Amino acid sequence: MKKLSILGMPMDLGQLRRGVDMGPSAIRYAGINERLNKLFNEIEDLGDIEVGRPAVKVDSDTGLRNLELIADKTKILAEKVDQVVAKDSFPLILGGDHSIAIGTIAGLLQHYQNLGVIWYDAHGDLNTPETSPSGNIHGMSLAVSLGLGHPMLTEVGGETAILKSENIVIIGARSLDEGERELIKEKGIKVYTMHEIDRLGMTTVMEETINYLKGKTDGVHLSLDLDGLDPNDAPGVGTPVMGGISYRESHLAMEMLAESNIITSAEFVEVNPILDEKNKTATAAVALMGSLFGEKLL
Ligand code: 6HN
Ligand code: MN
Ligand code: MN
Ligand code: MN
Repeated sequence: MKKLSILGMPMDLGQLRRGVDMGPSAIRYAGINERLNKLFNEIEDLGDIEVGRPAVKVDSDTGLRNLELIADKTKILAEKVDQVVAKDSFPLILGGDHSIAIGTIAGLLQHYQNLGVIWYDAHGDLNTPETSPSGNIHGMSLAVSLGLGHPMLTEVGGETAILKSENIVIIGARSLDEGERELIKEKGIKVYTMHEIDRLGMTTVMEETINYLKGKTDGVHLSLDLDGLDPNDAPGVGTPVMGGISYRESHLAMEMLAESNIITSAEFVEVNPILDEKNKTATAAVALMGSLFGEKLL
C-alpha cells in the first residue's frame, strides 16, 4: 500500500457545541498511527491546520454562523488536500465538525472530474441558508459541494469545483429537514436511510453503493460523520440521533469498501471528546479506519 497523509482540521465553527475542535487530538490519542502503520508503506502526519479560537460571529444578512471564518479556513484545507493528492498520497482528514467537508471536497475536485462521495451520516447536510433551521454550516456542507448555498462557501474551490448529484450516496440518514427532502427528490440523490439498511442489510447496501459508484467515478471520497453510528456506539457527537448504524455494521461497510478498492480519500468528522465516554467515539473512528484500510485479523 502507498502513502497516507493525515491532516487535522480542528474547526468547531459550523455548529454550536464547543469541543469538536478537539476531535483530531482525541483520534490521534486513540492510536491512529499504531493502527495504520502496517497498512501503509509510509505515514506522514501533517499536523493540524491553524484555526485558533475566533469569536463566534453571525452574518447579519443570512443568519449564518461564522460564514467568513469557515470560508477562510476551508480554503486552506482545500489547498492542503490538493497538495496531498498531487503527490499521490492518500488524504485522511480528521475533524472538526462536518463543515470541514466543504474544504476537503473542494480540494479533491481539483483532481477528480467525476468524484464520488459516500456521505455516512444520520443527516443529509443538504440545507441552504434558505432552508436551514439552525444557521449551522455543518448542516449545509454537502449542498455547498453541489454548488448550492452562500457564494462565499460555494466558491471555496473555484468555479469548476462542483460535485455531481448522481455521484453521491448518503448512508444512514434518519434526520432530514423539509428542504433537504425536497432537494434529494429534485436532484435524484441516492439515499440509503436506516429503513433500507434494516430492510436490505448492510451487505446489500454496500454492494449496491459500490456498483453504483464504480463505473462512473474516477475517485471516491468517504465522508464519515460519527453520528451516522448509533449513539450507543458513538456517544461523543454534537447532534446524536437514535436508531443508527451499529459498530459491527459499520465495520462491515468499511471492510467492503476496502475490498472494492474504490476509496481514494476519507474524512472522519464530528468527534467531540467533551461529550464522549472515555474516548469511545474516537476509538471507534480509529477501529473503522483499520477496516477501511484493509486490516485483517487472520
Ligand atoms: N451534521 N439538519 C440539522 C441542521 O441544523 O441543519 C442538523 C445538521 C447536523 C449536521 O451532523 O454534520
Ligand atoms: Mn454530517
Ligand atoms: Mn450528522
Ligand atoms: Mn473488522
